[in-house]
Amino acid sequence: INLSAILNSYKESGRKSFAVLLDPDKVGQYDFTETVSRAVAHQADFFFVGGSLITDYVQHEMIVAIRKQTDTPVIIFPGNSLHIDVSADSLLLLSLISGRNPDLLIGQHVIAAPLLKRSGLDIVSTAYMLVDAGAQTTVSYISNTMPLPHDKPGVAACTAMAGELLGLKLTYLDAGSGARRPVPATLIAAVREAVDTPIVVGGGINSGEKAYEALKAGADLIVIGNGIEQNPDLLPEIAAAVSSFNTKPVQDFQ
Ligand code: 1GP
Repeated sequence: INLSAILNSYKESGRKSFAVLLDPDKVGQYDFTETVSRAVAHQADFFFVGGSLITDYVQHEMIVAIRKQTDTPVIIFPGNSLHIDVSADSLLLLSLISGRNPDLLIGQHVIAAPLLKRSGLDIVSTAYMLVDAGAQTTVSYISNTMPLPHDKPGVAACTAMAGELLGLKLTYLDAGSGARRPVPATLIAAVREAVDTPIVVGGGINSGEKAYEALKAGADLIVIGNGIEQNPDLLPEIAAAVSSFNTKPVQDFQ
């Protein structure tokens, strides 16, 4: 697949989408097969697989298991270059542009580049921006970076513009998994004004209302992880929030 082309065409036609993030480390904590089939039933557009820290090496088995159940694209959302797996469809090549840790801006990318070049994976360069979530999340600790202030939309807008000018194809605003507060609507709206790339928003979206707010503010794709693990009833709420924006039928671009 070509994830960037899919998201750009969705954006042009005003279609919103959602991804279910499956964390390989939490696979023992919920019914994985059931979660995948419920996500498919509620028409999740993508599966994201990954996390900042993976301690149980079941990521590959997870991808294979998703593939057995559905054709829904599987996108790797890597924490580092150990998380590359050629059995997925796409990989978000994240450059953590909200931070000033050279290893996550370019260092890991140099190490991964030869493998990625011959992997056959659809590689999507992504301007990855962490936004302060009110408390430290795993990603802010592991990345050793300071997140963007949640109440400074102008700083977020300039950061996103820089990412776009550097040629990054997606803009991803993340409050971090399990964030106490999601990325504020004002900040999403400022970034929406600033860039033409598709915008991905995730972290702490644990209700249909929060999903709706993020989409209304300008998110094209929202990512839901923790919330679904903790509350199976969240999926229909998210699906309803997304489909409330998708009233006109659009051409499928896969
Ligand atoms: C985190 O954007 C993802 O990187 C999803 O976060 O697990 O809080 O939904 P949640």
